[in-house]
Amino acid sequence: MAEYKGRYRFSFGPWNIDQGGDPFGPAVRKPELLKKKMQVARDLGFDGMQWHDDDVVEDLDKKTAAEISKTSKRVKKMLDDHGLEAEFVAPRLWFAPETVDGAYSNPDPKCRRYAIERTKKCIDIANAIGARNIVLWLAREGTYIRESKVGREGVLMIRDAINTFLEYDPQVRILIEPKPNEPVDSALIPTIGHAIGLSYITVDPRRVGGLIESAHSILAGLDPADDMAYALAHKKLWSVHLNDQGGLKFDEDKSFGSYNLRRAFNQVRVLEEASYGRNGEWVGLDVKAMRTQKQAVAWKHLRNSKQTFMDLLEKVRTLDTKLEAQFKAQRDYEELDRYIVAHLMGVKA
Ligand code: XUL
Ligand code: MN
Repeated sequence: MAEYKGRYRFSFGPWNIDQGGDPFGPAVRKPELLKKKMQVARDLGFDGMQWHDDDVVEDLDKKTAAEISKTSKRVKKMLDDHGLEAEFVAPRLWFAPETVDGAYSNPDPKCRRYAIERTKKCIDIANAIGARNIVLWLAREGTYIRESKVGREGVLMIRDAINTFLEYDPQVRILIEPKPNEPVDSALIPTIGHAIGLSYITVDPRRVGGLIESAHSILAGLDPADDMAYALAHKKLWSVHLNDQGGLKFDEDKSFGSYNLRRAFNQVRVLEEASYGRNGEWVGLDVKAMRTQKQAVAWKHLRNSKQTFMDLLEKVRTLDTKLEAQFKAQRDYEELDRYIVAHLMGVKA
């Protein structure tokens, strides 16, 4: 299969330089200005940034259309000044009181309307900052107890909402970012298989695809590289959130490759072998600094994740695929296993 020999383009979101608060303790770092975050992106060789709608326009629910447009233009100018592009905008549909019991699948029609209007604002912001992609992390579309919702109805409500957006903007592309749980116990669209299935029942499946986050696949008990391969087979891997995760815990957003290097290697490999990036896809890094990290160095997780990706890319490109093919032909997977481990460690097999 042809490999994409172009340059990978990396992005992250303002939330990836955070204050280190968690459910058990307060912030331990001061907030950084957007300008500073853009400077970090530039200094570390990133080409773009990802956004939540209210990262661009704070207090979005209280803003008029004119205010939204003015602030978005200001952020677009900042991006231009830093030589950065906007990859996507995602509506924050899990914070407002209207979204306590879900957004598009909320049982209350007033709340569903809020979620739809909020997403239309998000699309307007995306257009204003030059992004065509809208990412839907369907945070609260699910249940805490099974009996509280009718799953079939919920899925169709999400489909209807997506149809509304596809019709609202004929250029927009919707990227579903599945996650099996957290904050809900059980999500309606828990995996990329569900997301892609849902895309096919919308009015324009060609404009609905997926964003796979490594940690989310792992939380679903799946291998991120296999999830990516599945989406690639459908031509629906339109972005990734690379990171790492230590098993079935809370969503850790660890640095890429920090927990399981071989799993990270296989993600880079599957992307490289499918020429990921050729159609403008980005490598997003949805990673968090450890809470222990001090203010002045709370960007190293981004540097490290990007560097680990590049180092693993080198491992992918220097893999002896002829030798690998021999092991496969002989069905000697033990030998292949050792060869991969040795290759990753840089020692003789
Ligand atoms: C949540 C998550 C989000 C999305 C964007 O787990 O990953 O940051 O990536 O809304
Ligand atoms: Mn993510």
